[in-house]
Amino acid sequence: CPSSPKHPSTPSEKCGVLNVTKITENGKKVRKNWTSSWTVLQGSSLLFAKGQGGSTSWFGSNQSKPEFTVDLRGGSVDWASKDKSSKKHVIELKTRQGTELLIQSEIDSVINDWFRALTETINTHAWE
Ligand code: I3S
Repeated sequence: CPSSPKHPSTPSEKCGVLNVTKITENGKKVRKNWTSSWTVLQGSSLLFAKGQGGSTSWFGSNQSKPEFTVDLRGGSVDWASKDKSSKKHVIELKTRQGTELLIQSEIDSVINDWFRALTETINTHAWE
């Protein structure tokens, strides 16, 4: 993965394209809006950039900013139950701040890797 402009010397742990939607924001239910996002895991932060379509260039350019960042510390990750989405391979990510996201990929191995990485990150940073 390319490194971020903020931490040019720190390579990100994981990056790739995922389908993402918020379902809750600050504890309030919001309407689903699935989008393909360039997703980067770095330290205890998960960054999403909408509409990058898999481009690896956004971190290298000054103009493009991540759409949103999620603090994984104190959050939880699990496979989403069937009632959360009709899609397959869906991860449900809850933050301590009361944001819930669904993260999905059609590719089995891709979503399994993300599940592992997110679980590891949450466990590693649990007591910060
Ligand atoms: O949980 P829902 O409401 O069945 O989610 C679906 C909707 O958000 C739908 O959009 P609109 O009903 O707002 O037009 C999306 O197109 C679907 O993808 C959502 O369901 P899935 O099961 O794909 O998460």
